[in-house]
Amino acid sequence: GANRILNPHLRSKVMSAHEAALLIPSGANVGMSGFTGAGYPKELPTALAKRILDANLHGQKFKIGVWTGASTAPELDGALAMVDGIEMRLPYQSDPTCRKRINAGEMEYIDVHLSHVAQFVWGGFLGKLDVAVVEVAGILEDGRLIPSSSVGNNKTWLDQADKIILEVNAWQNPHLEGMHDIYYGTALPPHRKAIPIERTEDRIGEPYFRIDPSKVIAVIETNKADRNSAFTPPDQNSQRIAGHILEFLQHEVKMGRLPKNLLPLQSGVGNVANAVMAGLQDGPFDNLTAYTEVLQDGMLELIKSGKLTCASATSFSLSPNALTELNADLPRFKDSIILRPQEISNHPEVIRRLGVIAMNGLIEADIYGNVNSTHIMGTSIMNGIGGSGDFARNAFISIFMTPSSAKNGSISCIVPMVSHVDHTEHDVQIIVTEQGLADLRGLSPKQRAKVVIENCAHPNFRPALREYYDRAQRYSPGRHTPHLLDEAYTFLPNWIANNAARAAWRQESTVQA
Ligand code: 0RQ
Repeated sequence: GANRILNPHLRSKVMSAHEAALLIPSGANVGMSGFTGAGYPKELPTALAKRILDANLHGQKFKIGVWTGASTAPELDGALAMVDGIEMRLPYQSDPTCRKRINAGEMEYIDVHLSHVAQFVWGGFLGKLDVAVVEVAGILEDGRLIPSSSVGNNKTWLDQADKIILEVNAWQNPHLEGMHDIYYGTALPPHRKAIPIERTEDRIGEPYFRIDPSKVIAVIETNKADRNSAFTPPDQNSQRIAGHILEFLQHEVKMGRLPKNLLPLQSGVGNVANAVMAGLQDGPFDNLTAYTEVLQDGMLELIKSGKLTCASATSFSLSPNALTELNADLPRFKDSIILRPQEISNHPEVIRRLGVIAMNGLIEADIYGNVNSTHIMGTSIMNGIGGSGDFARNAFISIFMTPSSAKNGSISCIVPMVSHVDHTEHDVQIIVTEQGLADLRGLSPKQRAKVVIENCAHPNFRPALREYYDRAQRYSPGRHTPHLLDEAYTFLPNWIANNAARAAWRQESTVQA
C-alpha cells in the first residue's frame, strides 16, 4: 500500500500499531471510525487492548471513552470490552461482550440519536475529544483523505480531536475515491443554513476529508477486510412481513398518496429489512431511490437489476459475497451510490423534505403504538436506538416491523405497555408483523388498540391482549388511553403462566382420567 500515502509529511508518521497505541493515555476520549462493521480501524484498537491488558496485569487501571459512528467489530468493541478498557461507549453498539458489560453495570453507555452525535460534540456536550482514530482508503499529496467504506462521524472526529491517528487500509477498494460526499456547510445555531439536498442524488460537498496535518501523530498501514456478516435467506416470517409491506405500498400508490416509484426508502439493518428489499426486487415498482443509513445486500441487488437508481447512505453493510461482487465492479456503482456523513444521512431536515419511507425493526410494541427498539424487559440494552428515531419521527411514512413473537413463540412482541419507549405513539404510523399490518394513521388510542391486537398480535396471545384491553376499558380511571397500571407489566406473563399451568393441569387430569 506504499502509494496510498502520497503526502510526504504524513508518510513520515508511519509507525506500528503498537507504537501508536502508546500515544493514547488512559482517560482519553477516542473518536473511532466505523459503522455497522465497515470502515473501522483494524489495528490500533487491538494493539491498545493489549496495552490495557498489560497495564491491568501491573495493577493499573486503564480505560478510555469510545465514540464511533455506530456498531463496529470484534477487533474494536470486542477487544476493548474484553479487557474492560471502555469507560464510556456511545452512540450505538451491537457487540456481545460490550452488551454484557453494559448490562452488568461495568460500562457506561449513552444511547444517542445518530444524527445528534456530531452536534453534541461540536457543542461540547460530551466533553473533549482527545484523539481521532480513523480508517481511510488513501491520503492525497496535499494531505486530504480518501474516506473508507463508511463515513459515520469521521469528519467531526478529524475536526474536533486534538490529535489524529490514521489507518490506511490497502484492502479498501481504490475506486471508493469519488463516491463520498463530505459536506462542510454545517454550523451551530444561530448560524445554520438550509442543507441543500432536494433529491437523493444531490451532491452538496466534496469527495475528501480535510485535515490539519500537524494534528496527525501516527499513520498505521494495514491490509485487512471489513467485518461482514452473512444474511440468512429470508424465513417465512420475514417474507410475510415483506409481503404485507409491499401490499401496503401498492395500496398507497393506488390511493394517490405515494408516487408510482414510491419515495426514498430507508431500511434498518437485519434480515427482515433485507427480505423487504428482496420483495421489492419482484415487486411492481421501478426507478426507486434510497435515502438511508446502511446499504445492505438487498439494496445492492436492486441497483444491479436497475430497479433502484440511486442510494444515499453513510455506510456499506454487506455480506461477504455481496462485498466481493461490489468490489469487482465498483466503478459501475459510482453514479448510483453516495456515502455521506451520518449527520447528513440522518438529518431530520432532509428526511422530512425528501419524504422518506422509513422501515425499522422493534423489540416490542404496545397496543397503543409505542415502540421499544432498545431494551429487553425495560432494563437491559440490546443495541441502541441507532438511526431509527431520526427516521421515524421525520419520515413521510414510518413503518416498524417485527415477528409477532420472540424466543420460539414464548414472548409476545405486542404487549399492553412497552417496558421502555424509544418511539412514541406519535412517531409510529404502521406496525407490521407476519400476522398483518396495522395502519395507525388517523386513529385514536382506542381505535389503535383494536387494530394492533387484531392485525398484529400472534393468535396465541390475542385472547390475553383482548382481555386486558377489555378490562382496561372498564376499570381504567381515564378512558382516553385505558390502562391498568398495576397490571400493565404483569398481565401478560401471569396470563401466560396461568395458561401454561391450566394446560399442564388439563393434561395431567387427562392422563389421570
Ligand atoms: O435475539 O437472536 O438472541 O434470539 O432480539 O431480534 O427478531 O432477530 O430482529 O435483528 O431485526 O433486531 C430492534 C434489536 C431487532 C434491531 C432490533 C430478541 C430476538 C433476537 C433480535 P436472539 P430479531 P432484528 C438503522 C436502524 C434499533 C436500531 C435501528 C435494532 C434479538 O432492529 O437494533 O433500528 N434496532 N437502526 O429473540 C425478548 C422481545 C424480543 C426479544 C426480539 N420482545 N423480548 N427478546 N428479541 N424481541 C441501522 C442503524 O441504526 C445502525
